[in-house]
Amino acid sequence: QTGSEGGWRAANTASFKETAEQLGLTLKFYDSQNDLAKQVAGFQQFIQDPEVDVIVMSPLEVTGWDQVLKDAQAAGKPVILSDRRIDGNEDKYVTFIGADFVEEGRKAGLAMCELLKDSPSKNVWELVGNVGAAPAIDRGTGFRETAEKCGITITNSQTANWSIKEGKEVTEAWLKQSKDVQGIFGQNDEMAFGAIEALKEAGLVPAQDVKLISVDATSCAFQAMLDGTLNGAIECNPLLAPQVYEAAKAALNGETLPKWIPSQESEFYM
Ligand code: GYE
Repeated sequence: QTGSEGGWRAANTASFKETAEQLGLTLKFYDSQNDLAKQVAGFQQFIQDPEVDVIVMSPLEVTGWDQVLKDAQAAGKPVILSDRRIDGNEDKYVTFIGADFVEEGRKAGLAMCELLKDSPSKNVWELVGNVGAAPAIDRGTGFRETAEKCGITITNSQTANWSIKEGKEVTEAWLKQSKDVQGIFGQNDEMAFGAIEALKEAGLVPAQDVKLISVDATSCAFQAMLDGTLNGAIECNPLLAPQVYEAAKAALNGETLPKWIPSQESEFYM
């Protein structure tokens, strides 16, 4: 697993632990503490472990996997990517089970266009996740595809590493330079929550003076929408374990699977 960076990750980890118990599977869990080198080391540990039959990974970043995937293949251990995709290497993993992050970005852009449709200015700031991570890369791509079509200008974009703390720090720094912002796109809920705190402390009313859209739709996002501080949340489904374990069983039975099994999700508004 990547680490324990927020609500989405907690739900994702719980899904794997609870479903393993329900299915009577032995789950060996390695927390990479959001450190790519640690995640590679954990992967290698599972390749060496004679008790491990299948390796499931939520890759912190899209690159850095060539060697360990070769080693896993040589060891005859099927690999399943969960949650996040990687670049290339399609012949070295069974399947990727996760969301279409580009589509999530497109949905966020369309939502922001709708929120700003009567606004003469359409300056939007983007809080980006870990810059090497598939959700950060792809949500940024998708957001630009739709937001820029309705006249939105992204006047600030910077990593806040998925966290409330950094989301607040980055937004505070931007607000010191200018308050000419009509929308903020948080690539996950936690960074949007940080922006909400910064807006309040700067005397701006979140979801009114500045519209906010985030991705994940964790329970805290629903609370923020109920509080009237978040305009909308694009769902990213963390409950992937049932699909992943099914794919693991199929892989061990020698079945061929599609290289991508998209997870199912929707969107929710205040
Ligand atoms: O959006 C974010 C977490 O990989 C989809 O990772 C996941 C992302 C999610 O840190 O909250």
